[in-house]
Amino acid sequence: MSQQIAGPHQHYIDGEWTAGDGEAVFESRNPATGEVLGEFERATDADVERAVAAAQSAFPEWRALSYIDRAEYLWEIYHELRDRTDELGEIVTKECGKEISEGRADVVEAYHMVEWAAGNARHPHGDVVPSEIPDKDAYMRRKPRGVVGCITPWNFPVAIPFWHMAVTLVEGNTVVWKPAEQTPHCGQVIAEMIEATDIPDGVFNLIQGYGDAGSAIVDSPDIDTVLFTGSAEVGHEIASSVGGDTGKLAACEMGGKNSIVITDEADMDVAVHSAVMSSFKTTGQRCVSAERLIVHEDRYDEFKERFVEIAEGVSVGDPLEEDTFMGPLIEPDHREKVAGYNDLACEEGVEVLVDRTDLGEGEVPDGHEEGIWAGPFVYEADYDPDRRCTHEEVFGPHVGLVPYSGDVEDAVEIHNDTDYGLAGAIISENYRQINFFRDHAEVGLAYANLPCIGAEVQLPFGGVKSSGNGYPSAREVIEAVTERTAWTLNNSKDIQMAQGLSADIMTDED
Ligand code: UN1
Repeated sequence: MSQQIAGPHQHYIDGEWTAGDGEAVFESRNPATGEVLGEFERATDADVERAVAAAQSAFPEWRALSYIDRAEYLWEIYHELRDRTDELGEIVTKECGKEISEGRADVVEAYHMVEWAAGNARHPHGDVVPSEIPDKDAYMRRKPRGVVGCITPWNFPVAIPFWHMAVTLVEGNTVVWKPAEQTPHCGQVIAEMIEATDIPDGVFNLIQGYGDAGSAIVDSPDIDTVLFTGSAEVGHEIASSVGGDTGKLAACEMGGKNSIVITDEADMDVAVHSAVMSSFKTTGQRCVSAERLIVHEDRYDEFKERFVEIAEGVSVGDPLEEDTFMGPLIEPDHREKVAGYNDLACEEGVEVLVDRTDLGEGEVPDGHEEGIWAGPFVYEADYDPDRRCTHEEVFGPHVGLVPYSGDVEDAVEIHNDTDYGLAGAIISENYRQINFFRDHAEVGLAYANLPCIGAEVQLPFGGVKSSGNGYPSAREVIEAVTERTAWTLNNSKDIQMAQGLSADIMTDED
């Protein structure tokens, strides 16, 4: 399978590697070295149309299989992902720059999702529901929605595609998938893996390309559900364009301006460890990464000293080395955005505590001069509802320390003062504070005495407020890719109605 890639590689449509309509190609680059990994054809609207048509014609036969037969294809993928975790983890690291343990964890998360979806094929898929009428049997049944368009981000280039596609396929839908333009090689490898299962032609289709191909998927009248994980900007566009189309559903999961609350009753070792993991793992490029640390004033100095010391020393470098903590950012434009927010923080009058935006002399590893490097940027600032850098998502190793006074209610008020609501954590030894956070923090993923990253696939994954709608991720995706039928069967020869409704038919003679 494609360890060595050159290309230009094609789209996978209707069971064939297919040349696209257009001339344009694009490159995949290793963000740690700048090296070109390979070339890919860039899809046009016509290519997307062909893929959607293939998915549509494959649907009737695919949905007619049993759940268990559909899941058999997924079990093959599960074993492949498991057996090749190290190899695939390295591909992930080379293409998106996450350090190698994260590259492998991406693949592990993918096979966990596949395992969940395939295992779920043998689990109950509806409910037996009581009726007011003893002679009626009522059930909730699920049906596949049809053709599902999956648009996935670069930062989890193996796990998130399977968040979208594993349950979707087992439920009997067919798929048109567009991976992020930054990670087409991971897309290619996944498509080759799915091809090797001999899944029926057209059930799974891969389109390589940019946002215009994503829009063509979203706009296609033959797409029944759009699953999107990515930026808030694009997600909101998709949600509003699909919102006007009653036959179609969109489940979108976007970013966050996630926080950790460290209370007066925090265990400081747990606080510092959780904060460092949440802010700097994946070089701050998880949608669940923490960019605000809200710390009680009585513990502030102690926390700040320890956090700053680690932020100054945390290793940034070659992501293939086991002792690297942070790899590069994904691409030059993104580095510009992160550096722009670091500058904005200064303009907004914060106190800068650590600024490793430009790595120091000797920090860039040999042979990695063309990498997209930026280290931690840490500042402190009193809470100010008008400050942009503590409200807008940066998606990088940019983090603000915000002291608070009073009780946990005051911290949660600051915590909730953002348009986003994806992930958050509280560090405290006091269960009342923990429970207050659990009940009042406006987030879809909440943690206590843990980092706010690292969710497991068997939990729902998604946000509230501007962070998303409809859970395109992990187990809860089932809601977006199935329709429910409320099915009622009468076992009697008499028609009897619920709610005391008369079933008598009156005529003039009565
Ligand atoms: C993302 O942040 O973009 O919870 C996905 C986590 C991972 C998934 C993160 N399981 O950190």
